[in-house]
Amino acid sequence: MAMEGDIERAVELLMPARQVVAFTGAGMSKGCGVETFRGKGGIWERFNAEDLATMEGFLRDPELVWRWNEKRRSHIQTIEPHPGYKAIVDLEGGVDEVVVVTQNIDGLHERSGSHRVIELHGNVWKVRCAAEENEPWVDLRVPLPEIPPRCECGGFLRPHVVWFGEPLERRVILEATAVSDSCNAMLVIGTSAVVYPAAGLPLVAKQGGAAIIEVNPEVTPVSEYADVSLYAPAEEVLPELVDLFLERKGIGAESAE
Ligand code: BV8
Repeated sequence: MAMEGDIERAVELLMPARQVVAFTGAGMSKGCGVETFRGKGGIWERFNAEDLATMEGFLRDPELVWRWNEKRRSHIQTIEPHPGYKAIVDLEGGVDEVVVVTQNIDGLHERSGSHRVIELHGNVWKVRCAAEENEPWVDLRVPLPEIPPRCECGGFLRPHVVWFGEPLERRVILEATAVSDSCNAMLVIGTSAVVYPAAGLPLVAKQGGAAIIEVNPEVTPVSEYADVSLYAPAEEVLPELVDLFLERKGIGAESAE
C-alpha cells in the first residue's frame, strides 16, 4: 500500500503544477472490473494478441475479433467509472488544466466528466469501414445487428482502435507528445509501460521537467525514474491524493465541480 509519506510527497509535487497530464492504462479501469492485458489473469494470458489486436488477425477471422470487441462493448456499457475517475475530474479544480492521455479504448474518462481526453489507441464505441478506410463514426449498438458488422458498401466495419503494427494517428500522438513535454506533472496510472510509442510519453514528460507520480500496485519501467510511486490501486489512492491536494489548495471537493 502507498505510505502516507508518499502521498504527502505526491501532493507537494502537484502544488506548483499548472498543467497536469493523467496518463492512463488498463489498470485505471481494473477497479471497474475491466480486465487488464498483462499481469495475473490478463487478457493476453488467455488470448493471442496477434489474433485479436492486429489487422492480420482481423483479416483471418473478423468474426472472432468482433466477438471479443462486442463482449467488451457490452461489459463496458454496464460499468460505472470508479471514484478514481472522479478524482481526476476534481483535480481540474486545483490546476489550470488536466489533460487525460489514455491508452484505454473504453471511453470511461469522458463518461466520468474529464474535459480534455486524448485517446491514443482509439475508442471501442467508434467504427470505420475496413474497406474504405474512411473517417470513424460512433456506433453504440449493443448487440450489433450482425457479427462482423458490415458497411453500406458491403465491406466489413472494424473497431476504431489501433492494433499492433498500426501507426497511431499523427495528430493524436503529436498532441499527446506536446502536452507530455509541456506539463508540469504527469500522473502515470495503471500502465505496464511496455507498448510504444505510448510508453515513451512518461519519459518525454520527465525530460520536459515534469514531476512524475506513478500509481500502480506493481513496479514498472517508469518506477525507475518516477519522483514518487504510489504502489496502490488507482481506485483507492487517487481520491485520497486529490482530496489532500485540494485541501492544501484550500479548495473543497464540492467547489472543485
Ligand atoms: C506501432 C488497442 C508502428 C487495441 C493496444 C514487434 C512487432 C510489431 C510491433 C512491435 C514490435 N515490437 C514493438 C512493436 C511496437 C508495438 C509494441 O510496443 N509492442 C510491445 C508489446 C513490445 N507497438 C505497436 O504496434 C503500436 N504501433 O508501433 O506502429 C508503425 C509506425 C508507422 C507505420 C506502421 C507501423 C501500436 C500499439 C497499440 C496496440 N493497441 N490497444 C485493443 O484494445 O483492442 S495496446 C494495449 O496494451 C493498450 O491499449 C495499452 O496501450 C497497451 C499496454 O497495456 P496497459 O494499458 O499498460 O495495460 P497492461 O495490462 O499492460 O498493464 C496494466 C497495468 O495496470 C499493470 O502494470 C498493473 O500492475 C496495473 N494495475 C492493475 N490493477 C491496477 C493497476 N494500476 C492501478 N490500479 C489498479 N487497480
